Amino acid sequence: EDGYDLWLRYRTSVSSSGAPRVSPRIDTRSSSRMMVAAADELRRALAGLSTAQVAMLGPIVVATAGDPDVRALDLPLALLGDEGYLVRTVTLARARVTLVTANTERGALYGSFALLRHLYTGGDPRRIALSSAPRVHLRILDHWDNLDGSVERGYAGQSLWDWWTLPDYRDPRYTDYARANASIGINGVVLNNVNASADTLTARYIAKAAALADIFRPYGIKVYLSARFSAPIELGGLASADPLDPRVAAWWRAKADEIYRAIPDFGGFLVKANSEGQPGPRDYHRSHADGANMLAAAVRPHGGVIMWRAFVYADTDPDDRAKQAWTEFKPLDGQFADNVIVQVKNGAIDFQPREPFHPLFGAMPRTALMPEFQITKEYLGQATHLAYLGPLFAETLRADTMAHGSGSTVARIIDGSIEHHRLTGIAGVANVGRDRDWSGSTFNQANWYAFGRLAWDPALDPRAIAREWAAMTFAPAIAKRVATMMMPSREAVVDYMTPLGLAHLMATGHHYGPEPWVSGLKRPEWNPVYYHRADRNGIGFDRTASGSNAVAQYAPALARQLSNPATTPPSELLWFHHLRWDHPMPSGRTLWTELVQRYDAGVAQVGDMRRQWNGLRPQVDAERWEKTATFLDIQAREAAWWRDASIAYWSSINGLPLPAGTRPPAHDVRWYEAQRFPHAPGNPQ
Ligand code: BDP
Repeated sequence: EDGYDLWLRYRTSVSSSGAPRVSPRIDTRSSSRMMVAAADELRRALAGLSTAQVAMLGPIVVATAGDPDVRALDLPLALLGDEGYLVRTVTLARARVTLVTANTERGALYGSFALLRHLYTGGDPRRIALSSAPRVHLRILDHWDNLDGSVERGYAGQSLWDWWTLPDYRDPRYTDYARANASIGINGVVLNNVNASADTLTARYIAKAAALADIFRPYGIKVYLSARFSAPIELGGLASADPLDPRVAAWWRAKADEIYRAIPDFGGFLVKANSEGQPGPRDYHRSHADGANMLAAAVRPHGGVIMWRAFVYADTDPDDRAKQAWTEFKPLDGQFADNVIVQVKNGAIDFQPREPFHPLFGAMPRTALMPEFQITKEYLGQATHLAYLGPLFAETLRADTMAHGSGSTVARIIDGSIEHHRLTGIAGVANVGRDRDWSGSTFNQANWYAFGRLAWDPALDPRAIAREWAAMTFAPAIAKRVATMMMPSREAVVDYMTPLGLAHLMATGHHYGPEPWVSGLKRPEWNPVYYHRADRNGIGFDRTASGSNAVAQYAPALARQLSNPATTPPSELLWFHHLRWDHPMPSGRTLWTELVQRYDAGVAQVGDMRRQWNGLRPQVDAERWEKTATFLDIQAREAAWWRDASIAYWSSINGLPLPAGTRPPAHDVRWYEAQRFPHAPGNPQ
């Protein structure tokens, strides 16, 4: 097994064949493309069950609320909305059947996948009672795919989209991709990189996007495009892209009309503006709201939305990069059109192994906000390191903003339950590419899976998600053990890369290995030394009132907590405070000793995962076991490299002896500094 089948492999153990045994009775009561897709999936999946299990299930009826049989059962469908589902063992015409129902076909499709999840995680086929509705409307994968086939920060091969042969050739893989997304409730896909080429919006590429939209439609997935703000200049020959210039607005309206003619259910645009060199409204002294609203007006007649990113990264807040987004966006609260949703990274800087939640959550009550997570592990060991991101996603979603009293978690802000926004969403930067296993490793598939499940319901438990994924990806019998191995993996990465709230210490460009010593890059905030501020006396970024005062961007009650090292969680300590090396930690150790201990804990955890994986060898197929084992070996070596390089560097700065009993780094800091990795994956070209 090469991992192509993802969590949709539909076998109950490693050895079961998945070959058809019995033909279950499936009655979808509609021959729409969506219901045909649901029936195909059920048929494919049930072939992996035993004859006895299929018999226990009875016939499967997939029908929407309007069906007379469903109406007669008087089921509680009202609260399911237009995407929720209900799956139940019921009696129809005196026969026991498994009924999959919903208000819409989309709900019924999700219900079909929920039924399969139930069966392939070891659920009882005889008594089924499942019901769920998504808490968030837009559940989106952002592809950072370029038209030349490369993927920015992609570590799983070339782009899935073969732009050159589209729209003619419809690779069957596009359908498998859509199945995988639908199975976890993802209902939108941004096809191209936020660092967008204007060519995406030409007629030729619109036709290609339309072909993908057509393939995805039966799976409930809408297509979106990243729009380059200066496209009216590049494609339209206009002299400016000023959002308040009527010719510019007219160009975008015409462009939107053209897109909607080709893709009637087009989702809308995603925009990165005035960030990292991208054009935007500020080039014309207009605000982000001016830019977003102009585009919103263009897609509004067609029901489209604008996802406008708050990842701005310019020179507005030279004293602290972490403050920039809040500084620029907070004053715009209430100014965005109601079909604009502002897309905010989970943390204030950039997808680090750990960041405190972004201060914009809770700070813009009159603006719809959607969090953006990075599923591709740009800063967490890329394809090779095993880091299950469920706990990272959940940590942000569960974080209490305290913006509307305690309990105003990020999840409750973004799902609309506190601020009552109609438009809600979550985005994840995709980790899929053309590798056979889609994500560069089997365990990276779990991050795609967990993202989808948490987007559907941000309250889900990441451990339960890991078990679900492991049951379907490997076998129910080992799901618990696999999940146990996965759960501490992200914290291990935090520990061996950036413990105690440190951030952004990775190599310039490719972001793979450690380079905490880098200090010579042009802009101060490109340099790791800007983030850790270590010197002879101490380490950490003072974001309290005596420093950048970034804490003041949080709700007052939280800001007070974060202003005091004693009430700041140790995991975020050096994000908010600059402390002496001998600062006493709650553990009784000094900061220096604790820091070294964290690096060691991270390395030890990887060794532990490696041992656990050894124990699972008999229950996992050889191909996936071997690749994972080799990747864990790479991770073990590189965790030690991160630890050694970091400790060597810190001790060269603080001049302190290593805490008693510590293994000294393999080399001195100069050796680590001299290493070069010019062809590391993800090195910008
Ligand atoms: C950073 C990536 C860069 C992206 C940028 C973004 O290094 O490649 O373009 O984020 O989110 O994490 O726009």
